[in-house]
Amino acid sequence: MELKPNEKLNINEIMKDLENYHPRRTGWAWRKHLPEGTKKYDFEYFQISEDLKNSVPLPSAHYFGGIDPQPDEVITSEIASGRFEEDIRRMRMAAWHGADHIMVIRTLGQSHIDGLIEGTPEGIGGIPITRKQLRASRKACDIIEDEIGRPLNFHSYVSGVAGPEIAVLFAEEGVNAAHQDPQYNVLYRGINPIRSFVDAAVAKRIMAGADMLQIDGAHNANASAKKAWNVMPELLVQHGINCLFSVKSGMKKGNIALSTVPPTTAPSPEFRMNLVYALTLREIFSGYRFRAQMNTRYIESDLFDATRIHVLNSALSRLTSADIQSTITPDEGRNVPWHINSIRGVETAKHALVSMDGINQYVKINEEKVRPEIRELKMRAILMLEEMIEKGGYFEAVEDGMLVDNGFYPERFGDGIARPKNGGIGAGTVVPRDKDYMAPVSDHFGYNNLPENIKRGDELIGGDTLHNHEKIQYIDELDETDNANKRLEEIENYKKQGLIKPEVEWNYDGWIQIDMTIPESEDYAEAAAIEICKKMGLEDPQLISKTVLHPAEATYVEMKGKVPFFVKKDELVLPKKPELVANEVLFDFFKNRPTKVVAGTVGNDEHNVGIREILDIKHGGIEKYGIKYTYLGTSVPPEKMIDAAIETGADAILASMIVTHNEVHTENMKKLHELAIEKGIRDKVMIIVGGTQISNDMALEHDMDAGFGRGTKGTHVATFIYKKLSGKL
Ligand code: Z97
Repeated sequence: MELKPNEKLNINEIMKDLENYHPRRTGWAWRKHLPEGTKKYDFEYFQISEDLKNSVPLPSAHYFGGIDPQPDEVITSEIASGRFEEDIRRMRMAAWHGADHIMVIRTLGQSHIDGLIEGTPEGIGGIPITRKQLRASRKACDIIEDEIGRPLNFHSYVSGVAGPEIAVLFAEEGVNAAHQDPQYNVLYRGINPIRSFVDAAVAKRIMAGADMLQIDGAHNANASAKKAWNVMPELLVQHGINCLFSVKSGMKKGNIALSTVPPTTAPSPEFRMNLVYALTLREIFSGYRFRAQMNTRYIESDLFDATRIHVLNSALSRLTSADIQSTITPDEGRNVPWHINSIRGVETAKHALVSMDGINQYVKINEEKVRPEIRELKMRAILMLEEMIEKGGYFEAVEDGMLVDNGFYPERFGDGIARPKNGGIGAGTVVPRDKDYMAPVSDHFGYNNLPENIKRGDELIGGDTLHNHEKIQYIDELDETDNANKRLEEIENYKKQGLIKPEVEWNYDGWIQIDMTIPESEDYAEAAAIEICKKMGLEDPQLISKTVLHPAEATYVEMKGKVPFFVKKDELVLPKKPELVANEVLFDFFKNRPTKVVAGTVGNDEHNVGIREILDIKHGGIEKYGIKYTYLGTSVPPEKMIDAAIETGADAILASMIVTHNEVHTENMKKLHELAIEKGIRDKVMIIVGGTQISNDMALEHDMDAGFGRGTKGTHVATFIYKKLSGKL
């Protein structure tokens, strides 16, 4: 199956024959870095990777030959529509913008589900993980990879008491990366600590077998603590525990990514605190990978706030290092995954990373200043580890509430998360393996009493599901009503009728966002905004975010609401596109064909701002393209315009005029045309008129060559002159 850039992805086609589909590759893929000094357009780059075959470049790319340099770091996009068939479309959009790590997040907390589920049920703010949904998503990734020309890493989570089963499922279905950290189960999901670590060892061993990349869970301490800047020593400890535990479970260092999140944000003096923390982390954990993510603890539902935090996080990545740059949007605060914001997140990361390309070769960290602070952080972390060991180990430390305490260790606030070693979900379920225990499986952790000549347990059964895909049991839908086919039927029906509706979360959901500034205090502004949306006919209007411009003067409000109607595609009148010529063509043409114009306001007209904007280089007037102009001023009589055109050998006359009731403008056009004939230059000089109320039709009616009205820019006039001079009209 091949995708065509101008065609929608056919999800029904992807879901066909899924029972026989197997992922074509497993394991994580990094970007292919280009050598330092690689040139693109006019520029040299230090930290970029191979181009995409198809992409959407940054908004300003058309000024730079349309280049779309891809940073060396992998860029993550989090997608969480709650319907996997919609996630797939979003993956394609994110991939075109530069994401190659697609996290399908699941805010419904799958770690509460104690086993595997099947089919394609709908989730809330994320999807429950099932084989069918994983397989279809990976198949879509395989196809999108071909379209963009770069591997896509598909990511999910290995947690909960079904962690090892999920890891097997992921390995079978070609999932390329996952969050896995036993501390997550212990601290945030109330699962028995011993069970969590045993499960994690098994899961990690399986993930290692499939060459998956792992992201740890330290950021959750950061996101849970009230004073996240105080948990810095603990974050180092948490990373340490998971890193070493992963290595001991069979993972290679290069596949273990620390989930590094800056502990604080403004209005604290964010950057220097985060910088010292980032430097400390990179020193301690050299050889491991770094997944940088902006701080989500303090994100409000304000898009600009999120963007600022994101840019600063990317700056930190460039000044230190990072292998993966995550992108987060304020969507959680907006209650609906606003897909456009995921795309903006990817654009923000791409822009920030490319803009700071090679910056660390120009800027050096002041070692004298940072060293004592790095040392202090390390000492606090080591002290914490020592106390944990003294207590008897990790389990005892957790029992004592040492973790996620809001004190700056060794200070303790006494508000840590305490979990009993022998309590929690799944307590007492870990039993020692019998002496004759034997599991005929491949990626196996721990004691396995295999016969002597057998290296891999699954040899005994002709391969297990990790190596022999034919053995995988594929179950299609389990629920007759809650499944992707049913949901797609409705969408297909709308599509067939050529109906259009806006979307945010999924096709045809009708959500739109609308913003307004209300000259009232916060509470009145919110109430007024809801009322306004209702009067506009929007259903279910809700506030997304507000910014107080002044407590009494005004409040800026962002709202969301549902559009209750469709528009019909075949009834739409498409806007006429102005036929513009590329800047390069214009530059080239006027360079080789020197062109002059005379210009001014004609008759008794003192308005000259418009014509001067059309002429001057400053805002992109015709001068920019190399056209020379003689400006004659205001209230220029037609005779003077014609004489000046003869004197200067102009190719065109640009006459600006206002439209008057007593038809002075038509008189002036007539005069210009007739005088030019009289003096024998009409066939050599084009006469172009302009003004806010002038239209092209009006100008042509009065024997002018062209007329330009409101909204005209230099490029429109230059394009016309170019076309006329090059015989293209
Ligand atoms: C990130 N923006 O990219 P459940 N295990 C670990 C986790 O951190 C998580 C889960 C499992 C964030 C989004 C939030 N973290 C991820 C170590 C979730 C998943 O199975 O849904 O309960 O948790 O890091």
